[in-house]
Amino acid sequence: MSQHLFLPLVIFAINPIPRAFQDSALSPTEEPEDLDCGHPEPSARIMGGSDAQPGTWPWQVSLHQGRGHICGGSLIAPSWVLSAAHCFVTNGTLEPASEWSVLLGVHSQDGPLEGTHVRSVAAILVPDNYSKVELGSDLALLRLASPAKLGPTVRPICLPRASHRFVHGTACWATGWGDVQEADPLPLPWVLQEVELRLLGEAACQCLYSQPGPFNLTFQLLPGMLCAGYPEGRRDTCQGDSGGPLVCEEGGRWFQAGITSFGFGCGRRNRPGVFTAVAPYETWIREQVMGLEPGPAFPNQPQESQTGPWESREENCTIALPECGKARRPGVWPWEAQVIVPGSRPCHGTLVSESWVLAPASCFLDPPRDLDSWRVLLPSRPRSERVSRFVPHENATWDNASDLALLQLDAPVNLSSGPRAVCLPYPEHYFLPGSRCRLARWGRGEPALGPSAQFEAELLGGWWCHCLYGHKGASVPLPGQSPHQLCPSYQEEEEPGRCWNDSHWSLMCREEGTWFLAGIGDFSSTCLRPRAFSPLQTHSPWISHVTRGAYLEEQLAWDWGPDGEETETQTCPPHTEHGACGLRPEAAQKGMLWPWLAEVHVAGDRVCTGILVAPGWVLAATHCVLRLGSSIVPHIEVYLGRAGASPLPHGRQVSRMVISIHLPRHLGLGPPLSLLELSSRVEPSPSALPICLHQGGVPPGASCWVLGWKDPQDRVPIATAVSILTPRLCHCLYQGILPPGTFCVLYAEGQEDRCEVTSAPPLLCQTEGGSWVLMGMAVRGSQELFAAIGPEETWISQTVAEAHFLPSSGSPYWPATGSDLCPPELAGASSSPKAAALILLLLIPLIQD
Ligand code: 4AZ
Repeated sequence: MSQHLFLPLVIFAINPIPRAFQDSALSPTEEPEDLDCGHPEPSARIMGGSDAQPGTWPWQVSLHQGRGHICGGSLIAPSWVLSAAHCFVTNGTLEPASEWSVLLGVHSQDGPLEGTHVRSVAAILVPDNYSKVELGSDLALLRLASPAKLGPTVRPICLPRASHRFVHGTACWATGWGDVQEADPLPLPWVLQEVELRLLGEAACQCLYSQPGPFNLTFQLLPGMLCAGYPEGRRDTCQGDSGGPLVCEEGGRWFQAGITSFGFGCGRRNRPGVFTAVAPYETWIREQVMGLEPGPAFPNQPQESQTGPWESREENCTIALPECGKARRPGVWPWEAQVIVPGSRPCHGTLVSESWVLAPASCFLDPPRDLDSWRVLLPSRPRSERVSRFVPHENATWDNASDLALLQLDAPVNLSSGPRAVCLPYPEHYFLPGSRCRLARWGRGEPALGPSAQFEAELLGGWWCHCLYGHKGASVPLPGQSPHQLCPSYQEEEEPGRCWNDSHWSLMCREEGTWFLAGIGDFSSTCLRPRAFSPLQTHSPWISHVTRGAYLEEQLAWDWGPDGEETETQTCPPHTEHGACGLRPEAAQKGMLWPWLAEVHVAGDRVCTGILVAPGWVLAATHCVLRLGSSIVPHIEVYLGRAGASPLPHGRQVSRMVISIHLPRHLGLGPPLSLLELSSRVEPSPSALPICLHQGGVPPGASCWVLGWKDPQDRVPIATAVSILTPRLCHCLYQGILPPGTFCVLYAEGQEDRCEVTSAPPLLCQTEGGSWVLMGMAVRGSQELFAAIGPEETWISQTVAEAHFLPSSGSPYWPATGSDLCPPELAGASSSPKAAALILLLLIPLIQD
């Protein structure tokens, strides 16, 4: 930013400070007749600003409550300080004046205190109509218990009269000890910061604040407010600057145009700082400060400043567009940086500002730390850049999610020609489910062999990401809360032979054509691309703290849909030791209904129902996949992620060949269940996810369904609610004809023929915990009988190590044998199971154990 100009010496020769005001003898009402204002001593954050020179802004005061700086203020008369109402009003109540003190003549809040003195506050006055900042009147007057000692570093500012007009576009200055960026306090030694801000006309400001943004952040500029700053942001006032002055020089004097009031964030694009305009409050200020004459404290506006387009109607609405994240050609990243350290492979990182590259700290773990030999290669730059600083993240060595380091280039690069900076998300960024993302190289991977694979991906919603890969028992973060991870779902899986070995990846996501660095991926030793990325947004404050210039960019797409309106914290069903199983959101997205339901196409002539029980295994009814008497093993293909004959709208259809069929060893009758081994794993996703299995019996409190399709041609899944009969009822109904371990179900009236039976539909239950479990597969030709999974646990878990068995709960299901326990009413009932079941249901209270 440009340097502040100093005032000509002559002004002080003609405006000596009256001796009387250099001591503390006056009462507040005895203000001077000839109060000199707006003249700093001739000699010699605010965001994007710089250290002020001592004495440049002698009216600036620091307001302390307890022991620390809270707000700024400006000295307007020896006993009066102007500040912002919101500094003193909490929950509608004005805080006691006795808690506050005013520091005058301060330069560094940690430095030598000569020239500095303190006054306690006798009274705080706030306009009656002040309620909250967005509604205006955010100003306050503080009456000091005794007048300030005026001197070279303590002088009042001039106030504008109500008729005073400040010209739009005028370069004015804001000062303060506030944060240097959002949530980034001014570092020691707390030197007063100054920043040049341009006055924005009402229309220009309103136009910027009317730009839609996430979190409903538009607001109505009201009379008595003014804006200053830049559409592109980056220079602004921030928290802790409130109450401080915005001053403009006119005719050799400084007038206070505004009081720092609020804004959305600090330095954000299209969100300039909002100030309380001082001129409209001339009368109110004068009423409070009796004796403050129009002349001295409110000098007339100099003649030469009275012209200008103060209220130009044609003021155009200049909106700033993002300055980061624009790629000229798809797939070519203008921010891709390669850091070259002698003796090791190049490390891939990302340019985040004119001067800083972000890369994994693990690239530099055993560094020859002589930065002299390090070089950075940037796109379209003929020569490499030198590195002058290396700043690893403090947790980089033990936390993969913080494996980050910043490297400062020796000289900044011009971002308008050649390399560009990527956009970084603010901590509250919510990447929408379905966002289009790509992977970019990150770290020291070997380049891909052969043609580069497709690295396109779409983000999964928070529920899926959290429940598939999240920490057990943790609740799902709501939109706008920092996510624990980001999960892309890939359009294609990596093909063997196309891997980037030893690779890390970064996840770039696009909003409105602008690319954000959304996450960093863990090291993956296999060919598979990472499923869950650590979000970068939690690190943006650290990156902007170190770089003071990285491009943080507002969320550009925020049509959150029903997911974003979710305000209730959700939890995920418990996982098994092999990860998540049986997940299905309560409000299932259209089409993504049954991620474990597989179509098993047997020898091209029939389709059986299959259920995914582990990433490489599908369970089906033996009688459907293998025809009795045939010794030929048929060619079988399995499809997942289908809703009927077509793929799911948002899902990924996956198909696999069956490479082997496993049967349990069974005495007597043919084994009812088969395990089909797939040609390769199907990584868990919302369209293909294993179901949970249950060790025995029916989970207590579960609701149960038969899942199948009515029409074998279009195969649109339908689920029919059923009740599972107790073993004794089942046994009594079907005595003599049931193999051990068979479930009998009862349909609601008229529902029994909803599913086509030749495909052998499964019986599922949803547990009280929310997980879906597979209970059994239909017995040949039966609507009501299902071969149970529980008795086959040993065989299944020995064959499929990753099968998800939930620990059993409730009472075992299979104790009853023998027909002597059957109630006599059921004699002969087995010929009509349905009628008998109804009788039984009526009798349940009598015959239950
Ligand atoms: C504050 O919290 C604050 N960028 C002050 C000024 C601005 C934002 C916040 C304007 O005191």
